[in-house]
Amino acid sequence: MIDRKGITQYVIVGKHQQILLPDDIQKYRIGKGRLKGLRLVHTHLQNESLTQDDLMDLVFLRLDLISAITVAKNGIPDRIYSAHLLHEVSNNMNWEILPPVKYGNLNIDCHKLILSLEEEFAKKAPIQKVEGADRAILISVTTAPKGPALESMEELKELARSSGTYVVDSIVQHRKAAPRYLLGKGKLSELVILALQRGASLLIFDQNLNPSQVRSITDTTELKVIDRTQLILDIFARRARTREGKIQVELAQLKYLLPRLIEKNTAMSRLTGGIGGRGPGETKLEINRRRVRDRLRHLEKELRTVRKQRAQRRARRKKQGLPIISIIGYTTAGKSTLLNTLTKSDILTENRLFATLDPTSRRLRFPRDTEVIITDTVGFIRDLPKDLVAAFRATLEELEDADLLLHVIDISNPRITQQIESVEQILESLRLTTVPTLRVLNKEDLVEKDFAERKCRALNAIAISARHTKTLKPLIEAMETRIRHTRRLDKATTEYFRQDKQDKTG
Ligand SMILES: Nc1nc2c(ncn2[C@@H]2O[C@H](COP(=O)(O)OP(=O)(O)OP(=O)(O)O)[C@@H](O)[C@H]2O)c(=O)[nH]1
Ligand SMILES: [Mg+2]
Repeated sequence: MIDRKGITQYVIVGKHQQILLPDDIQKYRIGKGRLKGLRLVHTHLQNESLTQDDLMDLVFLRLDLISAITVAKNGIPDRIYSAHLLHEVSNNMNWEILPPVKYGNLNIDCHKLILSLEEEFAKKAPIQKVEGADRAILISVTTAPKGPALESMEELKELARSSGTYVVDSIVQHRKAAPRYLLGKGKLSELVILALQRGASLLIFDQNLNPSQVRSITDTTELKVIDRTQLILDIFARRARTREGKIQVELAQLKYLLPRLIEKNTAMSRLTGGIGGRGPGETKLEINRRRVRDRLRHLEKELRTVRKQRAQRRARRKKQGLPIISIIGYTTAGKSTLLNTLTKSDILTENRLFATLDPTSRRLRFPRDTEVIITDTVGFIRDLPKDLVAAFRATLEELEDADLLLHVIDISNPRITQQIESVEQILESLRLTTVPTLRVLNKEDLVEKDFAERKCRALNAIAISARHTKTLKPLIEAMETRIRHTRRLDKATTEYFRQDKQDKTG
């Protein structure tokens, strides 16, 4: 392997069918839109030209150039076959194979060729600088019908945007997920070229990947690979503010990470000629795992302490006896905006998914003088990662104390039906379906009046615009009526049981 200065960096001895490339060629990091900085010159003992595997290595390693030297009968070098990547697909191929030349007649200015290639790649994708943002390609491999697949992709884009990632392209592949790479190897190679053209360093999959898929795709493409769950975890990690929130997110992240810790930096891990080989490295892996487990134990202990404090707070609140209204709903439905408008507060609201992670409570006095506590909660999402639900269980369990849940729904969102379903599923899994719930259709200002009215009837809901106080009157009245009603019922039940007890003891 020869670097840009023409210096031989690696001499590798292998078998006639395959060679094992050292892992530390990874240190030849691929910059944005840049090639590897290494060209691979190897021998073909049979008199054959570049093979499909050679070309795949060219693509997946983004080599500057790949050459094969064949051997003549008398054992001296014969012909040289070379190929390089192309910034544009021509004849359905991402590479150009140069005409073979006799050894000794080689007359390519490699350096100049490589530089001009890189220039072409750079020209094709002028890379706008996005401060600190990863540039990502989003991929979905699915057998779902077109509509839902695209909608899911839209949500993934939103998630990516919320995590501060810059999306350069998105691809939906309609096929059954292949076990190893999810996509076929050919498609994967196109993806690598696309990443090169667009200067992307990150692949985000809409489907959840199992640990060995992450490993195969990462190893093969040398791009960072994450899935939807990891993206959500990442957003949560950026958003957590309180001690408890941070512990919960880190717990979820580590639990997710543990089975995915793989032996990295083994001496030799890449096998050219296809099949990936795995070297030693267990020791390193074990150390990492142990460290993660220790950290998990530590966090769990800390969480227990924080939870005790939370339980005390909860008990105090109960003793105060004020009714509690909890605002729940899909992320960006407008929960925090509603709390702000109702209580004239200014907690963070943002046009991003998961703006709120840590619950906030405020007091609210209704016109007829009922006083309540109103709380804002973390937003829900379809397929909320189970480690996250587990980590946030304590926070979410507080919803049990609520006298009324306000389910805020974004009426302007095209995925409204799925969003309602997702929220209701999560409520079910948290066993919260017995708490009285009021459906609130928010952002009515963004849809036609007719549509809002029809939806209200169909869903037995109240339409509002959380940004506009004027629109909240019917909602406030409904909340107050409901609260008075449940409280009266509560009182009646307490009274009934008191009487019952007295009757029995008396
Ligand atoms: N047009 C319009 N936009 C609204 C309305 N209510 C909220 N929004 C906007 O919707 C976005 C999300 O609002 P948030 O209140 O942060 O939503 P949330 O439900 O708290 O979201 P998470 O905390 O991420 O779960 C913000 O950009 C709000 O300004 C509304 O009635 N009309
Ligand atoms: Mg919020």
